[in-house]
Amino acid sequence: MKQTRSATRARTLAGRARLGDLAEKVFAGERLNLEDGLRLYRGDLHAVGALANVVRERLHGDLTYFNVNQHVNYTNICNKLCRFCAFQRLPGQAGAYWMTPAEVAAKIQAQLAEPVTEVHMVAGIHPKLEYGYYLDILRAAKRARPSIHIKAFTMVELDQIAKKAKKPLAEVLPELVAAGLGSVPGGGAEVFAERVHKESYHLKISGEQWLEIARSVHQAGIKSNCTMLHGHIETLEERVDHLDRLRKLQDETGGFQTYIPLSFHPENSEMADVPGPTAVDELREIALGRLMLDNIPHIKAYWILMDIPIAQTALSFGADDVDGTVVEEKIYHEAGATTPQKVQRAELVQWIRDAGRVPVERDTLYNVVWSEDESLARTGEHAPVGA
Ligand code: V47
Repeated sequence: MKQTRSATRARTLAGRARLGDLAEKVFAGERLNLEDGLRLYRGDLHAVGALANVVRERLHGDLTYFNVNQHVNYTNICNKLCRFCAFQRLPGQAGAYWMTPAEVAAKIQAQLAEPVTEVHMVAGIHPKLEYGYYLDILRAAKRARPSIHIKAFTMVELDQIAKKAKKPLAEVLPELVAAGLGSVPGGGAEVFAERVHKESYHLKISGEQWLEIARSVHQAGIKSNCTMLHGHIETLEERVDHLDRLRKLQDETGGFQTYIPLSFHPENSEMADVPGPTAVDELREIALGRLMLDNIPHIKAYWILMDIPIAQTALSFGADDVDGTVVEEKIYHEAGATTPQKVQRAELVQWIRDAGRVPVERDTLYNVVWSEDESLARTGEHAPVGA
């Protein structure tokens, strides 16, 4: 009934916004092309959001996923000099740090009283860290909490790790998995267009290289996420092209679990003069992701960067995931984020309920840990835990 109401509303709004033909494509489950994507970027936000909500409810009903996780940014030392980044420090610069494997383990041990299922480990590209270091931090994290799933190393870090190993990535990946790697996060993709790469992050791997590394990751049987950094100097055409390239790779490998639009936070970066996206832009980006990426199961409204009320609203604009408890976040807080560093599990549950959706605690690979929906709760591999 709710889904029928959502569909009727979407059809009406799309008709008024002259997006009726796109609405029919969405209802028929037909793939949207690049031109359609541009019309959605330019079209009425409510109509676009309502269409994305139809797809979200078709795939997931009211279910909304979250996890109990912690972030560990093992170094902020980086030699890529990306203009959008406020987190990076050069070696020797004030505030530069890197964590020993024992320090990484201590971060994980500090959360042993919490029901954490995932550690998300990403960092800068520190030119001096050797291959063995990356294996050691994985092993240290696993020793500290053997049940933990390690989601670590963006495609950019994997490129560096393979260079340090002096081996092809296809040989390195199984060694990382043997040391504890479970899956790969979606960062570092930025915007694939060469023009943007050249102007803002030319020392980093190119868009094509990012996609090639993601292909190798998926071929090694490892799931990953994917992202787009929006709201800096990219055009709408470049955004649609980025989504299309992700969709093509997903057709080939099926390895992406979740797409996360990352809204640019300008503070303390070299691009501090760029205003950055508004809440309206963020909601549209969620909706575009849901409508264009018809082959990626989940769309994440990452509450750390969107803020809680916008993430809650995004749950009716195409998103079905809000990320997790986080514990300690540095990348966005260095760049002006005013959200808390962490939330309690019970708060996440309540935000989702308050948004009119049904909370589902997942692990990194979307196995159900706990849900209010009894049929789902029974399939979980862990005992249900109270909210
Ligand atoms: O790679 C850096 C971006 C990424 C800024 O896979 C910035 O579940 C905006 O990828 N403004 C790291 N964005 C974060 C990331 C991520 C986060 C949460 C969940 C997952 C996941 C992945 O953040 C970087 C870069 O693309 N970034 N600086 C900035 N000032």
